Amino acid sequence: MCEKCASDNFQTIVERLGSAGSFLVLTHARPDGDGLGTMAALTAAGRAAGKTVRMLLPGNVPARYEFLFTDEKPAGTDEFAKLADESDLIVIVDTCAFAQLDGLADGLRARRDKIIVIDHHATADDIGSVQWIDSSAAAAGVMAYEIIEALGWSVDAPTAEALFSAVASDTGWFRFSNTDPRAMKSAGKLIERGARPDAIYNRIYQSDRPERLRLLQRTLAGMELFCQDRLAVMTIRKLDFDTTGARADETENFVNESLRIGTVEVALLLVEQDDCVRVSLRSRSRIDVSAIAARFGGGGHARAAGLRTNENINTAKQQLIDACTEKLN
Ligand SMILES: [Mn+2]
Repeated sequence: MCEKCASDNFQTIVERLGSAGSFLVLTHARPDGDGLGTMAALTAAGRAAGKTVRMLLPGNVPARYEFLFTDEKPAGTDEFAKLADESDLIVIVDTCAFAQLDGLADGLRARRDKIIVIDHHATADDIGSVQWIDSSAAAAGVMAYEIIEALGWSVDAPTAEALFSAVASDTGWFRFSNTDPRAMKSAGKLIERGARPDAIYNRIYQSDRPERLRLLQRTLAGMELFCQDRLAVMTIRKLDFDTTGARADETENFVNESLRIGTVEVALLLVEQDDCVRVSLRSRSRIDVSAIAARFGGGGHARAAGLRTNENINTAKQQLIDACTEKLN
């Protein structure tokens, strides 16, 4: 997106949110801290500004992010048509891909005029009448905070906490290559407004169930290295969930563990689900994993991407090892 178009879209979104009496916020399926934190923050800030705001999520809130929704849980997709029609605007955050909005594509297509998108992923569908897509932003939370500031909406401590959770989780707690002055400035201002990094870290990353650690243990034990130890592959099968009692939403960040090994350039995690295999891809610095993911119908960022496939897990694994080997050689 050109700089001028981006700033025009930013301005249009600010104006449309400012004049809306009500809006519905939604984020992607299998939501992460950025999507959820941004959704919770826009909801709280919009309500404080006198708007009627509802939230909707394809799927459930993972346990580690439940603290963001103590007052109210997001509605499910069965309520989409009703809530969408009651709202002046539909605000989609942290995705611009129909493939990530399970079960909502048709309903969204029919309501394109009232949809605005706030996202930082490079791969974008034509979902909304206005789309502010800034792939240089570390998190959708950074963008949402800039919108909230431009609107002059107040940010109380829980809102600051939600936005901080978004920025901190999408930057791997300010360790990933997307960590930049813009993200750090947002974080600094959010701490001034009452976000407590230590308390948030404890709630997100030090509140695991023993089952999650048992699953991590099994996953690490099964890790394989290829391409002179530059490619790390981990797989989680249904049997691993059954044996440990861990849930599918407890595998977040497992993919990053193999990057502790100094030689690993690309890390893969394949997770067998009931209806498909989900794959997470990470790259240390050189390989564009979003290009690899795109070959299998997925997408994301150069350093972090994902895809879903209906192939058997063994077939998918071999296909991905081949695709990564090609890039690494
Ligand atoms: Mn994000």
